[in-house]
Amino acid sequence: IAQTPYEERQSTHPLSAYLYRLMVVKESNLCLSADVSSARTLLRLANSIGPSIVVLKTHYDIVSDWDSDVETGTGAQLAALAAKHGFLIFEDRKFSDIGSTVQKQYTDGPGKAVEWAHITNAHILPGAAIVSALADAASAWREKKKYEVKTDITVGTPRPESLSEDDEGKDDEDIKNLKALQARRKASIVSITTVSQSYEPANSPRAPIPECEEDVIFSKIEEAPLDRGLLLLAQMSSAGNLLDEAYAKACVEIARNNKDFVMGFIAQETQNTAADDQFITMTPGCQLPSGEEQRANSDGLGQQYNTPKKLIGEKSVDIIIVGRGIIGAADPVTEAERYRRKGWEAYTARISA
Ligand code: UP6
Repeated sequence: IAQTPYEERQSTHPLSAYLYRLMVVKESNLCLSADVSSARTLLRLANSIGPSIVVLKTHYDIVSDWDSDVETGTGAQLAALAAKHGFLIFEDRKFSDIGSTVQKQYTDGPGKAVEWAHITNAHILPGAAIVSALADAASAWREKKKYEVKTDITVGTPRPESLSEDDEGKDDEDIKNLKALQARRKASIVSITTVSQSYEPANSPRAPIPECEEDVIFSKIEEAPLDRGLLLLAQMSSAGNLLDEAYAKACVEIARNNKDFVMGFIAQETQNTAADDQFITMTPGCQLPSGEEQRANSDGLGQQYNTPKKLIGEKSVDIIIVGRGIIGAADPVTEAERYRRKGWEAYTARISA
């Protein structure tokens, strides 16, 4: 499977299938870890680096002015940017409590990540019920959401002009689906305009969006499915962590039993060991040497770094997660492009090896 191009992967999870399409269209296996403490900085990073990434990873609980409003808050604004640029949002919540508690943490409180994050993650330390509890919460949310989308379209949305009068009365499934798609697209474009107006400071020039026409992405990529996905933490990047081999194996077993919700793992190497494993691996602890000087491979606080080439080429991971390597650079937009290129080169070398 490490040699299989993304477009040929047989994924059982709708979000993984969508993610592979994004990766191919954007030639990117880069996830930005946007660990910043202000909502405005977070949104600006998402908007300026959006063209280079396929996943934006958040820690909503380090954003000191996180706005929890489901319709207009920080999560909703991120979701609009995700639709604009074509990336998935991954809230790195690392759930680790009993089922009943994680359900509430996922759907309620200030975060309400289920509303805006396509993906979240969990430790399996409390046992397999953490996965089924989060899965139940996600599917309850999806059912509610499906109903909302339907009512919005039948009740309030104006008829899209591009449908001809001849279609009037022909209420067959295709036309209904097309109407729904056009209406949803229109709605998301409207919300994007509102978002950029609301967080761009009045006098500063808009950050340039390199090589990206939002229409180009729109024309190649449909909207993300309403499904939610989970990653299990099988391995960590930090020195001395207690996630040993047996723990990672247990994690994979739980994932195999929950394939409709678990997309894959946070791990330092691919966890696909059985012939029909199709899990995605996303890997934090990634930095490139900067310029001539090799950057330290640790941050002094236990973090350990590897290069994109090693992680993608040798460890067969799918997505590299980069935080300070990008946001700590003098020009994060250019640096993100450098990581995107390096990551994609390592992937193309791997599949042609
Ligand atoms: N993260 C790790 N290692 C793990 C799991 N998660 O670093 O095993 C997360 C951190 C941080 C990001 O919580 O958000 O990935 C890494 O950021 P960095 O690139 O700035 O080190």
